[in-house]
Amino acid sequence: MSFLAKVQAQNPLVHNITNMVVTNFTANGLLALGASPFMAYAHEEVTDVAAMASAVVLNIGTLDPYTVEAILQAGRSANQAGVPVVFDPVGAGATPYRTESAIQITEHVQIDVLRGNVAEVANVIGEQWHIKGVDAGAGEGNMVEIAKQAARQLKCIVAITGEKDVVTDGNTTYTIANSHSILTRVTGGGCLLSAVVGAFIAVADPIESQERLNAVVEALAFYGIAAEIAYQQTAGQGTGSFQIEFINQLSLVTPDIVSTHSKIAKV
Ligand code: ATP
Ligand code: TZP
Ligand code: MG
Ligand code: MG
Repeated sequence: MSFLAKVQAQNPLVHNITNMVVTNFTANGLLALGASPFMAYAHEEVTDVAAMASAVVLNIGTLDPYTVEAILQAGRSANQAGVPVVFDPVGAGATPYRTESAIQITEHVQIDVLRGNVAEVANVIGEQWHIKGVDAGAGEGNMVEIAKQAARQLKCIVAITGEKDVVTDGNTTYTIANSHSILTRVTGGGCLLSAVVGAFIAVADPIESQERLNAVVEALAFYGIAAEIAYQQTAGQGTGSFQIEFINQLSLVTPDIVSTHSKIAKV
């Protein structure tokens, strides 16, 4: 059974501590594909919610000290309960506060999947890479090598996205060529992807070797295919229509469509 089919069958609870820009988009995207979103931030409850969830997705898009502390508490609780953790270090490298907070989170929480653009991932592991606000800037350097280095350093799966997507655990590496550049013109395209990765990893067997890596790869292919079909359905209508159709496609793309449309390569 594919991971998408398992998400649809199991309806995993995904605890999100995310940013105020993308909250509604993220909840609707997770609901569309068959997961159950739960946004909870209060220090009084984050440890309980993280421990009861099937995955925890942490995102520093509109961080402040209260949210960073909530992230640290939720992440540690998830670690203790054996719940997988996805981290999206939005804007790491853009300001010292973002970079320091992202590094602090990786030092106190064992991350299972780090998902970001190449500049964010590079900055989390102490490499210099120019970033413009929350969007990846131009940079020299090898995306695959940065991904592998980050995976080895943080002992986790790393998904670097952009024009090309790379997923690695430091040893085995895949590229995923599904997607459409119109996603760069919809805010939350990356944040929702991180939450979708949370839904897929929630249904992967943590013991079975390579299961989690395969789940992340399938999540990126599924997401990119939904974008490709949504673009075809709304070509010429603008980015607002695309955004709506993209949510539609997250609910309509089937495991069969994923297996026939995936453009996954091992590198
Ligand atoms: P950024 O802030 O740099 O845009 P992000 O957090 O939004 O980063 P992205 O790298 O944009 O994350 O990835 C989100 C989705 O958009 C992924 O599915 C990715 O494949 C897709 N994507 C991003 N850039 C492009 C592009 N130039 N062409 C095609 N797809 C893209
Ligand atoms: N500003 C702070 S967080 C945020 C913006 C615009 C959303 C970023 O979303 P994404 O998915 O990284 O494009
Ligand atoms: Mg983007
Ligand atoms: Mg982002």
